Amino acid sequence: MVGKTGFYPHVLERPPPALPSRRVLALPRIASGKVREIYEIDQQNLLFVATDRISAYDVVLGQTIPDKGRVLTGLSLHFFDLLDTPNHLVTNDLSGVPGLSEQDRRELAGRAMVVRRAEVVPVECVVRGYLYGSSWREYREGGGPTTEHLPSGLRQAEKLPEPTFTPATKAATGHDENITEAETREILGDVLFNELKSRSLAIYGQAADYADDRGVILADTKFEFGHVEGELLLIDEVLTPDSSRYWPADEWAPGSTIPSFDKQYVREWLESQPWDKDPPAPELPEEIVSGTRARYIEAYERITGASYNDYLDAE
Ligand code: Q0Z
Repeated sequence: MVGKTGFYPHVLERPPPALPSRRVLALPRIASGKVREIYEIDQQNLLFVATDRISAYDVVLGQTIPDKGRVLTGLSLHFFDLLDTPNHLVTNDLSGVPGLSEQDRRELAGRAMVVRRAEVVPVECVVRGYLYGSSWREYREGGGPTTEHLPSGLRQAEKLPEPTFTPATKAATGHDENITEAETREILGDVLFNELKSRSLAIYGQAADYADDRGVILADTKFEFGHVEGELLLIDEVLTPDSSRYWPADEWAPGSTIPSFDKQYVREWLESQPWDKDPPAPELPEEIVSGTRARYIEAYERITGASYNDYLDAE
């Protein structure tokens, strides 16, 4: 649609306008997350939109990162294509979506997907290949739901003997809460539990091997599933930096914290500010915004092996 010499000759130096936060389309909005929105197209189909909002330390920042939503959508599309697992994607071609203005279509290009409306399974399917984040905290403090099957003596960021399925639920606070295998079986029943566990571990294994070949560690990731006409589909965003912890392989060493690919830059700057992590966050300087944007684009290119400019051109 947009040629190489068309609207984006300036991809790294002069970003296109970021999607303004929470712009209201003519479509009814049925869900709004910290950084994503879902609109209703019809009974069967939803419009899944990744905005350019960014959160850090659980706070949505006041500034957007131009192209972040497109990078995340591009990564989801890449993995839907790569993984041989049934998923909710219908199309990324928005020409058949009614009720959008020309401006909507321009702003949504590359950041929105038409997806099948599913009955969402009420458990987040987390798979961990490395001991980090909330799981490391549980482990260090004597164990918790995610450490049930782990040997003793592991260090922070250590590779686990094998990847583990460590489900979580959305607690009332909006925070994810890790739950035990027994609690998960209680919620899902044994049949669905077993199916989600084997699907999740298989997808993680495929994606982690793929990332490994590109010099990237997929430390952990979170999948969501839903039912459509009796079939269990992978839904939501998949294997994006927002749903996954990606590390550059050459920056990994067990026994310490590992800088994350995408948000480290923002986190380090925020840490340098006198800020107690209560909203609002301090305003990001322009160079932190542009540096973070460059890191998202680098993550896209490193993980997919494709050029981000080509992704925009194809939209
Ligand atoms: C996903 C979420 C939010 C973005 C609902 N295919 C589907 N069918 C039915 N529901 C969903 C999906 Cl993906 C669904 N979420 C999580 C919330 C923004 C994603 F506010 N919620």
